[in-house]
Amino acid sequence: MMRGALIVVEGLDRAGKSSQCEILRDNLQKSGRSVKYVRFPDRTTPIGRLIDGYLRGQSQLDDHSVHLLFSANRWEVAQSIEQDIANGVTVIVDRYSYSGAVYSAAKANPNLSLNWAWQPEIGLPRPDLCLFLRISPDEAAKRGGFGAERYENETMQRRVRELFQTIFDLQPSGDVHIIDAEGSIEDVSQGIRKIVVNCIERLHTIGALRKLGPIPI
Ligand code: Z5A
Ligand code: MG
Repeated sequence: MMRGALIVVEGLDRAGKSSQCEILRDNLQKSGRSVKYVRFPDRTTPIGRLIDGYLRGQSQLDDHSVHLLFSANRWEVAQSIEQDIANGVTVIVDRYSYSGAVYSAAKANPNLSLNWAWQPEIGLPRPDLCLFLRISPDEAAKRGGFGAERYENETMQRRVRELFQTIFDLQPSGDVHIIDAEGSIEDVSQGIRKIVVNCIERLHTIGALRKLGPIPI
């Protein structure tokens, strides 16, 4: 039996990640594939509930502590993702280690570098494909103003945008595809579908599911 693919969708606030993950899941299911949709942070677990309280501003946590919680929130499901993939299920992931490293490193904390932030991600399942939904600040603003959660402000989003570029430049070539996410939901989803189907069809050239490695900073 062919293994499933690990497909990650990344992007800034309101880029349309969750909308596109759901459409992709439905499309792949309609074409007869087994698919699961996972999102991070997963706010339903005990660790996820701590993260949720922090993002809503209901609790204060040290930058390093909350960073490690976000990472632990991925580690707590890493084994089940690997198991699903081994069983032929394609797993679509809404935000992953790239958001993890970038949002923490974007804080004005000189002791929290991108390199430090990446360390706890090393060893997690490595995506077969990471789609980065690119959107300009103007287009994002049209999709609704900033919400009330932490990080939903202009300074933070600008730093995050720059750091996404930095971290993607450091990934092995072929792992990341940039998608223009400013078109209609339908147009964007068609582009995504083509790239994902191509990745699934070429999985045999990748071989076994790989693990995230260090970044060459
Ligand atoms: N974070 C972190 O710090 N560390 C970590 O390790 C992780 C995350 C994993 C919450 O994430 C915060 O956690 C986030 C990063 C940080 N902080 N910020 N900013 P989240 O994923 O739970 O946040 P979210 O609120 O679910 O996602 P989002 O980024 O705000 O939205 P989205 O999923 O990209 O977009 P959407 O919900 O699909 O669409 C937004 C709206 O736009 C909606 O009304 C859609 O109908 C509309 N939309 C979508 N696509 C289109 C197109 N193509 N045209 C027009 N309108 C569209
Ligand atoms: Mg979302």
